[in-house]
Amino acid sequence: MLSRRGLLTATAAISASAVSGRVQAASIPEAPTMDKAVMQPPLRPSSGPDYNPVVTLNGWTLPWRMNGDWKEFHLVAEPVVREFAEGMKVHLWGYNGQSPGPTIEAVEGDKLRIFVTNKLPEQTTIHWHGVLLPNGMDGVGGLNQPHIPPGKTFVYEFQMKHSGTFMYHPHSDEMVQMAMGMMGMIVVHPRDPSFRPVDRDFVFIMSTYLVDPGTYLPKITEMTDFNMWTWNSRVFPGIDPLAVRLNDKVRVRIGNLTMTNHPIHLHGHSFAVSCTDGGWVPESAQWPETTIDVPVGAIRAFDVVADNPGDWAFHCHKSHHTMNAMGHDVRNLIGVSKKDLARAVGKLAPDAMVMGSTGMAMGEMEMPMPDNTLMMMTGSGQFGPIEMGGMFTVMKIREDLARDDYKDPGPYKYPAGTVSYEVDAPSQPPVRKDKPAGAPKEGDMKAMKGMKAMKGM
Ligand SMILES: [Cu+2]
Repeated sequence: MLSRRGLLTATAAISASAVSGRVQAASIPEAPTMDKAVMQPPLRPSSGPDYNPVVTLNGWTLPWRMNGDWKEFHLVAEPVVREFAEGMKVHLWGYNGQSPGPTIEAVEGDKLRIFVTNKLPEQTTIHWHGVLLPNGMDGVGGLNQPHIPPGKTFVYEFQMKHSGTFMYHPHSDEMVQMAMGMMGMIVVHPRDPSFRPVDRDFVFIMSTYLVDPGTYLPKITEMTDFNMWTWNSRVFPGIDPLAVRLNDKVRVRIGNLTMTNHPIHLHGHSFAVSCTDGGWVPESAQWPETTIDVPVGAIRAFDVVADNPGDWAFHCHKSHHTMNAMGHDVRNLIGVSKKDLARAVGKLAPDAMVMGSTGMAMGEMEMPMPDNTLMMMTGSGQFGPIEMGGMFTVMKIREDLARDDYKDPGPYKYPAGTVSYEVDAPSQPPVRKDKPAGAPKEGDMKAMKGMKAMKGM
């Protein structure tokens, strides 16, 4: 007996030999599926205009087939299991085996036919965010089209009139379906390959979830207090690094379907926004940045010349967004003597750990955790713990990468004498040459005596 997949493949093979250029609604292309959460190699174009394909962090590009002059894709909306990082899997809704869905890649002027099969337990639609298209293809359920019932397949047909960066997501029970992870990116390359070309092109979408430690489902009604801040439904240390060759021109395209803005910061470089979901920013209108705010429901792409070798932190600058779940409710105990507290807590809960009296850095310390969650601060580098989570990864700029090599090149080998180092000056008070302006007078000093004793000076 033919499996569904086998049947689809057979159908695809028959129709490929029978392309007439006419709509063949009965012939639905295969819906490829992805079982991995690591970056898949870029899909180089085998026909049509040449372009430098994007790579999707922890994701993939949806293969298509040509049918006459139509580029045909098949998205399947379905429940998926997504690994956020090693040790945590979340039950989401997505497309073709993963959340977010695969990146849809096309060229300006392409005619797209996108089949959408609904394998969810409820109705859905797809809205093509930012794409300028006929109203009946815009995907707002009830307004532009009937909702797609479970088990049914609808077709969207439109021409990509503009190049740029766009998104797709449901416009049907939107709050639930987006909170469950249904979204993906669309990249449309300029027809003219000499228009703003780059050597490396990365894309990802930001989404947030509240997944209580020890559980597997996001709380879909949450509006503000999320504990998993993700790039492509992954958190540090599970987010792919951006491997880049020294002096490459790099484009990073970022979509935001969370409930808040994210100021995205890259260390060691200055750059500018080149493109939004509204189109290309003229070069004369760009200004230099090291942090780019990505508003809700928007896309920002920035272009950067990677002229500074090393391992450069790349992250959201809201510090709570570079945190994972466990430990979010910890009180501020900085300055509190924890000896007595630890003794008291130890009587009540022998496994508990009183933390935070000097800060929250925990080094390599392990603490007992519920199943299926991630430490608030984790990950390690060549010099020790990195103490990050959430929306954090590393741009790794190296001299010796091949053109299509996006593999993690490992830790940066620092040239001798280029790393910050400890000086041999044990516990000496800092030498201050001049009395600073407004320094305390003799009388004040007496009053401060007690405080000095307290500080042990
Ligand atoms: Cu953020």
